[in-house]
Amino acid sequence: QEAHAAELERTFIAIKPDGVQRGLVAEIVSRFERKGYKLVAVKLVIPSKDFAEKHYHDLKERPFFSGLCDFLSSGPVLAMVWEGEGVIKYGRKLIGATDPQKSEPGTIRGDLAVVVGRNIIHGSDGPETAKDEINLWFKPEELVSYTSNAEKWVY
Ligand code: FUP
Repeated sequence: QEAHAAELERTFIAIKPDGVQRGLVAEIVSRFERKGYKLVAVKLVIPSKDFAEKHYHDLKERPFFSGLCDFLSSGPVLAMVWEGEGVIKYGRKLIGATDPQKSEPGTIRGDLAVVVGRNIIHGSDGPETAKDEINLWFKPEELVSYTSNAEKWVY
């Protein structure tokens, strides 16, 4: 198989305070790992409201914006960067629809959440937002460069 020296696609994934408080970290991380994606950065942080507003700036006109930002800053968030072919789009597929009532069983939100305001996980919705969100949450030196043993079997 061809070597994957070229930089693979990356996305920003965050387990929101409800997911952390409910003890779903291992369950969620495991789904990305088992798929074959590679973890390149992770940290647990309680974002300030100001930071949450930056993260969700695209939604500032929406009526739920303030409540959403209060929620994101209400407790620890597990911020991550995952890497792999198609990870932005397929990561969203693993996560499921925004409203857990509409998420398919088998998806993270479909299996583990009930209401839209407590949908346990965030994932970047495209290449531009992925880049912006990774830059907002992580310093470049926090992204770890390493060879995973699994890679030569995944690709
Ligand atoms: P998603 O990309 O699936 O997280 O969805 P959006 O970016 O549209 O929304 C971001 C977050 O806003 C959702 F995860 C939950 C919250 N939200 C609401 O609380 N009410 C809504 O009607 C829509 C979204």
